[in-house]
Amino acid sequence: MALLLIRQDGKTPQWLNAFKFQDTKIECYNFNEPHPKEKITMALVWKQPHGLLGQYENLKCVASMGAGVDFIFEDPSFHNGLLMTRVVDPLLITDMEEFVMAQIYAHMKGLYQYQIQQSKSHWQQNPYLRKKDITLGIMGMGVLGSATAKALVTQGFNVFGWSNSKKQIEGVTTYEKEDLDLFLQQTNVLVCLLPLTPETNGILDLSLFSKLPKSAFIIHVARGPHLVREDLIQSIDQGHLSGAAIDVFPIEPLEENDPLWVHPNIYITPHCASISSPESVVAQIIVNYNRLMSNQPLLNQVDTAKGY
Ligand code: NDP
Ligand code: OXD
Repeated sequence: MALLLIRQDGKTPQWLNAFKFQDTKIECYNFNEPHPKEKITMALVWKQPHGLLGQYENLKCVASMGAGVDFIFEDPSFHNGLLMTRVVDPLLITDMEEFVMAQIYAHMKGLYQYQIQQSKSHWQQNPYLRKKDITLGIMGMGVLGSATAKALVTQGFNVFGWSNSKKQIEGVTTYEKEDLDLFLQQTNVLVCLLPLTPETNGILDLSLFSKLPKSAFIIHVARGPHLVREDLIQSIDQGHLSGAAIDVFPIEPLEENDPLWVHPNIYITPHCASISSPESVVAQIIVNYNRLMSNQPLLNQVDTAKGY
């Protein structure tokens, strides 16, 4: 049995080192170096080239290097005979909480506007918001959404949450699927933390934006295809939304000449809200590799029927 790492952005050595440091017994290979294909039983992947998984006849499990698994479902060589796992990791959670909080405070205090003013050497005090003015709505109350909601309640924010099934979280007003409109009507800062599935693809559109109160702000940290960008630009340009902080895009990196870069009310970050740390995540991959070898149930297994 052996583990194959498949990712193409130059970060594979960091992951291989983390394995070497924590458990030298597992045979780990980089997919673009020579390796014994018949030995591969588990693939640890991030945006793998489509079709590649089909070359491994003894493959049993595909493990995402992150929390999201949309890119695995999109690969035609993934099939239902394979198990799928994802990352649930304390660092990934606190990193997301902190990123969302940072965006909320930047919005409240108008910090992005001051950056623009600085670029023009323009000294001007602007009005700002206080916590009492903010009603935060989190779409997707899973591992990351629920933890972020709890962290925001601790900071004294008024928090709403929306998910497929209703949640019970102290201090958070929660809504289930059917109550989307009710949730949106009360939300003036909307955080998207949904998984990307056929149902959630394109969910951040004109119709949804129109149900938010005037001047609402969007913090999108989930996946690029959730957002219909033309609808976002229209809602901002027509003055319905006050702006958006966007961390994820359908094609990453965002192209250099993309007009989103220069929109004065859209604030771009390079998919950095919360980045899997190999040093932290590899431990759970090792546990799952050993569980797979001994036919035990896996940790953080994805329900492939549900799609997340
Ligand atoms: P989870 O699977 O734990 O949570 C998903 C949540 O979304 C659940 O509450 C689920 O409801 C809800 N949901 C799913 N489909 C629907 C729907 N159709 N309507 C309403 N609610 C729905 O995921 P995580 O919290 O771990 O991660 C969320 C996403 O965040 C990831 O899939 C990934 O895309 C993104 N992400 C982005 C990062 C970044 O750096 N920008 C970093 C890490 C993750 P229920 O609970 O009822 O099942
Ligand atoms: C993830 C991500 O899914 O980084 O973990 O987006």
